[in-house]
Amino acid sequence: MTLDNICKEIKESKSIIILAHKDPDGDAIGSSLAMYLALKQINLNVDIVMPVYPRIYGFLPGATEIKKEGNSNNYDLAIALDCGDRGRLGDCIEYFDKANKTISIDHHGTNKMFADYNYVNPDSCATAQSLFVVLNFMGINITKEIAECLYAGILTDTGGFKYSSVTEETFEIAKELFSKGINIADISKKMLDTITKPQLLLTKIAIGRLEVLEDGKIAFTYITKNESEEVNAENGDYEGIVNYGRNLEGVEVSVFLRETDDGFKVSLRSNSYVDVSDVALIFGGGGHKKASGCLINTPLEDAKTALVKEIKRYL
Ligand SMILES: [Mn+2]
Repeated sequence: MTLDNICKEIKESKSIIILAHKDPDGDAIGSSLAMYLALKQINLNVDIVMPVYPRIYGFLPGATEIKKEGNSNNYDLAIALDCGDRGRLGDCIEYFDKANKTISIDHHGTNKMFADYNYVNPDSCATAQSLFVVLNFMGINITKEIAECLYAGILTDTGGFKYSSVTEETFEIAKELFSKGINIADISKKMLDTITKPQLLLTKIAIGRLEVLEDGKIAFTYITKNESEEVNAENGDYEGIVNYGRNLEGVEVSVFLRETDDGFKVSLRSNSYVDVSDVALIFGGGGHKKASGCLINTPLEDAKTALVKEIKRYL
């Protein structure tokens, strides 16, 4: 069984690198840190590597130990968390490809099963929820610090226990994590409510130009590279912008584009019946039914036309 293999591989590895998807969100970081703290607890030689991550997550236990790069190119084992696709590892793909063994722990329905061992549960609201099961299986003591990281991951991916991905198990796990003495109000405020100044300025621009298309069923907005540079935006500063369109009455799909050096990074959110992971897949991306993303390297108007055309088919 996969969990037995994962447990065995981890415990027998002499050097381990923990990786998550690029532009990591709260689930990617929370899960990676929980895994890092767990493996430290059983005295394994482990590194956690993220070239960049939003500084608002810097309060999480273990965050100060996140490295910008690994100290070798040949780890015994690479563990990818919250990552549905090799390509989503970004610059860290080399560590993954050169590791002797690889593990993926994830919850994306579009996961490509790209590791030697894949523990992927699309019914799980967050990778952190799946990881809770893995860590218990491994006999890890869920400390207050590990609980904080796992809770942060679940909180992010469920929007604060609000999404349809939340199950009875989610609350059962949250109860267990709560029992470790974590500060719920403090974590919620930092993970869900606190925004940076660039984030506020970008939100203002994006809302200012938000348009509704297709009889009010599609909300569309974007941020250009120039605008990002003007406000000194970092990766996490785009978090939540796509939700304004999604929350508008009558909207089924919200589309948010941000211009990067590689093209437009597209965020898609739906409210009830459109599976936006199907739309993202058409453009080489992936994700979940109600939250997905892809990259489109064309001029803005072409990207908009192509996306609206595909989304229309599902409306
Ligand atoms: Mn996730």
